[in-house]
Amino acid sequence: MAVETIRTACPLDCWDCCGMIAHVEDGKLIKVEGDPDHPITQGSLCIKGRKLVDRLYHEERVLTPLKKVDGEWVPVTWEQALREIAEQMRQAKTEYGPTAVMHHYDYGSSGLLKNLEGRFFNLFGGFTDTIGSICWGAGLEAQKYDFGFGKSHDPEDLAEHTDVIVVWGRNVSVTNMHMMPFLKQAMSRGAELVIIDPLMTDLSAKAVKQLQPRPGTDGALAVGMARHLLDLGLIDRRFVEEHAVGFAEFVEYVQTWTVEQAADVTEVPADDIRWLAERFGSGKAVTTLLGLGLQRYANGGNTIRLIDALAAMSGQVGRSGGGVHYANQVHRFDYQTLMKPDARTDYRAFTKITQADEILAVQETEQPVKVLFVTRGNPVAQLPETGKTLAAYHSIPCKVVIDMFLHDTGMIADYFLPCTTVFEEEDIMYSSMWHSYLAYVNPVVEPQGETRPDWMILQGLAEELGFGAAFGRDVHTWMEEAMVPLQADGITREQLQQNGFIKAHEEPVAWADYQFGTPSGKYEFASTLAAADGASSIPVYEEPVESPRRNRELARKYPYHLLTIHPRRSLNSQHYHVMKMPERPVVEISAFVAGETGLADGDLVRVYNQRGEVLGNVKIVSGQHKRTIKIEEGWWGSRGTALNLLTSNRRSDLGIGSAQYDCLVNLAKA
Ligand SMILES: Nc1nc2c(c(=O)[nH]1)N[C@H]1C(S)=C(S)[C@@H](COP(=O)(O)OP(=O)(O)OC[C@H]3O[C@@H](n4cnc5c(=O)[nH]c(N)nc54)[C@H](O)[C@@H]3O)O[C@H]1N2
Ligand SMILES: Nc1nc2c(c(=O)[nH]1)N[C@H]1C(S)=C(S)[C@@H](COP(=O)(O)OP(=O)(O)OC[C@H]3O[C@@H](n4cnc5c(=O)[nH]c(N)nc54)[C@H](O)[C@@H]3O)O[C@H]1N2
Ligand code: SF4
Ligand SMILES: [Mo]
Repeated sequence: MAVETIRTACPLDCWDCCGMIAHVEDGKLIKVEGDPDHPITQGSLCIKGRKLVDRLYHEERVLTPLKKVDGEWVPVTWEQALREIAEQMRQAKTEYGPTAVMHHYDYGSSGLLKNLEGRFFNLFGGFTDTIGSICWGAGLEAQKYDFGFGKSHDPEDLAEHTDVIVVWGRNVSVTNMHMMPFLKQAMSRGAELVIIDPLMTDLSAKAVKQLQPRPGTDGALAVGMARHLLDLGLIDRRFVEEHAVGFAEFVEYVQTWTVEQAADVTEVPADDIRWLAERFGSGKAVTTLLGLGLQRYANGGNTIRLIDALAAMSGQVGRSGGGVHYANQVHRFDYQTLMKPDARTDYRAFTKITQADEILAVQETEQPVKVLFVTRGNPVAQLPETGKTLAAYHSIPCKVVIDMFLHDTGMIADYFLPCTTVFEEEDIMYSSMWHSYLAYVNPVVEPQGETRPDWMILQGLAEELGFGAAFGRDVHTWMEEAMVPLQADGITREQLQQNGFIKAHEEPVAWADYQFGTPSGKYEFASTLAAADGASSIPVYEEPVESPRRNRELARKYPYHLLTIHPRRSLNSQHYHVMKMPERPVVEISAFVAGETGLADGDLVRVYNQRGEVLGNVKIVSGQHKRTIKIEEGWWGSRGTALNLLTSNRRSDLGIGSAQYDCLVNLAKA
C-alpha cells in the first residue's frame, strides 16, 4: 500500500505553529513529520507535535457522546445528547435569560473555525462569557498601552541583525524550540546571549551572562537599568522626542530609583544591572525575547511595560536587530462576520481567572448560571485554586464539555461531546505569538468513531434550538468570509490550501515606520488608555503580592517562590496520559533550600501553602535563584496531582491575566 502524504499544521497552543506532513497508509495516520518547506519551522516537530498521532488513536479517547446517569457515564446518540442539551439551554434562557448559559474556552486548538463557538452563543441570544487570559493577558494589555498592540520582528531579522539577544523569562528550547536555529545563526555571527531567569534553562550554559532576579521583580530590574542609562546619558533622544510621548514623566519616576536600590529589590548585583544597561544603550542592536512567565504576577503588566520602556528609551524599538518580542497580533481575520456579536441581545462577562468566585456569587440570585459549556480547555486542571473551580462548577446543574478525553474537567461534566482532532477536520492555523505564517489544515483521516468537528456539534445544537440556518454556512464559506481583509494582499483560501502556508504580514522590523497603534500614534511612555482604565499612566514597579518584602508574615510561613512552569514533554495538560510520566511531579530545589529543610534527593515532599498541598519527589539542582522552586504544570488531579491547588486566582494588574507564579510555598518531608 502506498503511503500518501498530506500537508497540515500543528494545532497546539504554541509560539511555533509548525507546518506538518501527515503520512497516511490505508486510511490510517502512521506518522507526522515537520514540513521541510515551511520557512520558519523547517521540517522539525517537537515531541508534543509528533505525539498528536497517539492522541488520535489513544485507547482512552472518547468516541461517542456520553451522558452522566446516577454518577456513571452512559453512551447516548448524538440525537439524544443534542436534544437534551438544547432543552436545558432553552429552559435556562426562558427562566433566567441567555446569560444563564456560560461558555469557558481556552486555546486547546489554534484553528480559525474554533471561533465559531462565539457565533453559536451570540446567535443563541447571548451568554455569560469568560474574558481575559490566564496565559498572557497582562502582557498583551501592557503592549497595547505602549505600542497599540504586540508585534514581533521576523525571525530572520534577529538571526541576521541582532548584536545582543536578551531572553527575558522565556524557556526557548522547551516552549519555542523553532527559535533555536535563529538564535544559533545570530550567535555564530558573534551575537551575545543574555538570559534573565530565576531558573536555569537549557540555554543558560550558552549565555555570556544570566541575571537571576527574585521572581516577580523584573520591573525593578528594568527601572534600575533605565536609571543607569539616564546617568550615562545613553538615551535615543530622537526616538523619545519625535516618536514617543510621556518620556519626561517616566524619567521623573526613574529618578526616584538608584541602581543600588534596584539591586537590593531584585537580588541582582548592581554591576550586572549596569553591565546589561550599557548593552542596551551602547548603539548595539538588542533583541528582547519576552516570555509569558514573567507576567504571571500581580504586577505582571507593569513588568512588561517597564521592559518596553527600557527598550524604547535606548532606541531598540523600530530598529533592525532590536525589538521587544512578546506577541505578534497581525492576523487580520474578520472575526465580526464569523462570530456575529451583533446578534446577541444579552451578554455578561466573567473573567477566566476569577470565574469561580463570580459563578458562586450569582448562583442564589435572579441571574444564576445553569448551563456551562467548556470547549478547548481543561479549566479544572489549569485554572488556579482548583478547589474553588470545582465548587463553582459543581453548583451548575448542567455542564457540557466538548473534548477528546475525560480529563479533570470532562470527568465532572453531565454531557461529554467527543470532537475530532486536527487530523479529522479542515481549518486554518495561526499563532499570534511569533511568526506571521498561516497554515492550512487538510483532512487527513476519517473521523474516529462518532466524533465530530466542534462546528458540526454546534450546528446540530443550533438546529435543535431553531437557528440552524443562521449558524450554518460551510467550512470554505466561513473561511472565505473571515479572510476578506486578507484579499487586499492577494491571499485567498484556495491559494492557502494550495501552498500549505502563506506569510500573512510583511514587516520584517516591527514599528520601523514609527506609526504606532496608540491613541497618540506614538510610543506611549505615559499611556492615556492606561489612565482611562484607572491604572498608572506610566509604568511603575510594585512588589509581587506574595513577596517577603510585601507580606513578611506570609513569607515567614511560606518562604519559597514556586514557579509552575510549562512542561517539557506536554502541552499544558494535553500529553500527560499519552507519554510516560512519573507518578508524581519532580520538585526542583536548590542546595540552599535542601539545607534549610533537610530534604534530600528523591525524598517524598509535601509542597504546601494556605491554599492547599501537593506531593512530589525532590531533585536538588544547582544554579537557580536559591529560594525558587520549580514544578512543571499540566498534571491531572484525577491522576493524583492537582497542582493548581497551590496557585492563587488573584488577577494581574493589567489585562485580566493570571498571577499563578506569584506564589509562595513551604516544603516538608512527607
Ligand atoms: N513544551 C511546551 N511548550 C509550550 C507549552 C507547554 O506546555 N509545553 N505551552 C505553550 C503555552 S500555552 C505558552 S503560554 C508558552 C509559555 O512559554 P514560556 O513563556 O517560555 O514558558 P513559561 O513556562 O511560562 O515560563 C518561561 C520562563 O519564565 C521564567 N520565569 C518565571 N518567573 C519569572 C520572573 O519573575 N522573571 C523572569 N525573568 N523569568 C521568570 C521561568 O523560569 C521559565 O523559564 O509555551 C507554549 N509552548
Ligand atoms: N500552574 C500553572 N497553571 C497554568 C499555567 C502555568 O504556567 N502554571 N499556564 C497557563 C496557560 S499559559 C495556559 S495557556 C492555560 C492552558 O489551559 P487549557 O487550555 O485549559 O489547558 P490544556 O491542557 O492545553 O487543555 C486544552 C484542552 O483542549 C482540548 N482540545 C484540543 N483541541 C481541541 C479542539 O479542537 N476542540 C475542542 N473542543 N477541544 C480541543 C484538549 O484535548 C485539552 O483537553 O493553563 C494555564 N495554567
Ligand atoms: S507544539 Fe509547537 S513546536 Fe511542537 S509541533 Fe506543535 S507547533 Fe511545533
Ligand atoms: Mo499559554
